[in-house]
Amino acid sequence: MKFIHIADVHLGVKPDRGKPWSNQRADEIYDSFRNIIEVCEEQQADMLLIAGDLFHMPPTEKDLKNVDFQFRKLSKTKVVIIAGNHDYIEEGSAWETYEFQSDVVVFPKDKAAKMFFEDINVCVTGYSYGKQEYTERILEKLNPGKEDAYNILLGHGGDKTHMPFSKERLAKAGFDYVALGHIHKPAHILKNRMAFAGSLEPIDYTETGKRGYILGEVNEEKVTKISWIPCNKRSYVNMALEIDSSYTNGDVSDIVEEQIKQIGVDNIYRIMLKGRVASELEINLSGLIRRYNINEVINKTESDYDIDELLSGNENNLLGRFIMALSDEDSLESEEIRNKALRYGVEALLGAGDK
Ligand SMILES: [Mn+2]
Repeated sequence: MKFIHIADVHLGVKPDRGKPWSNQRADEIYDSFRNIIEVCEEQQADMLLIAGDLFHMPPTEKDLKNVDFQFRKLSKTKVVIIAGNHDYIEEGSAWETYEFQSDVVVFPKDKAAKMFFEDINVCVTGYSYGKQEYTERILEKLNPGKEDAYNILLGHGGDKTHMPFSKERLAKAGFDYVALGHIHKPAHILKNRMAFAGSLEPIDYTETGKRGYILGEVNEEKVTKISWIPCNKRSYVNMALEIDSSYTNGDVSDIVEEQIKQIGVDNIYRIMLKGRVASELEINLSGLIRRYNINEVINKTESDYDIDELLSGNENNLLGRFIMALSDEDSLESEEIRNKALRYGVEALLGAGDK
């Protein structure tokens, strides 16, 4: 028996709203989902397990029609879906009224249900969300549905307000495989027995690193082997750059560009600048922002001042008096604190333009 386990596809989400790449990312998430259908066909998988949040919002009839159209391409794979906290099942909603043309099972809301697939001797236990939050420890209390069958638990949650559970207790429940969703970072929790597939594509800048799906193979002796396969179209990357006061704006821009080219021009970047910059230098990366996918530039650099030079030109004003007060070596404060206060104060006074 072969299965594919995915979760947290979030179809319909518009990542990085307002950014030039936002629409394309929304399309790419659909593309990645379509790619999973192709993988199921290539692998001739018996099951596609979808562990919640296939959609970003509770789906409309049109949304379900779209995925149904994709599922109909599957010649062998049965699709088993639970609803998560984002695409929870509302009373009388499309989830409940839509009739799938393809071989799909959607678990009912607000109760544990068991589905037995006789031809492959697999029993899936699952629990669909009927609302956004469950603080009860629901998943831990579920049991395998059929002795002698291969028992799968399909669950969504893992934090305080979304069906919290302890890994140990879930591991003891006796399922052959626990297919989890909700936590977007993929995690292989119990070797070959329990895993979060993670989101199929990263949804926002907090989701750095690769994303993908799980391929599981079960042999005649019911021994499972799972592998996680990355397939995301692009990644969010946090890039940190340490600057010193010899750098010009051109230098900073060149170094950042060089790194972007090395890591990949399709990725979406957050650039953090640290260190000391020459006092008159204003860093402006607008050229790069136009050419690459740069979500944000966080400038944490500090200006480099020549305190003696500043003092000699400002002896009779507030800035000069401030520098003198904090340069007093007989002060009770430690040198480190005085230097810090000096730097912050000088920057504030110069920045305010009021000396
Ligand atoms: Mn979720």
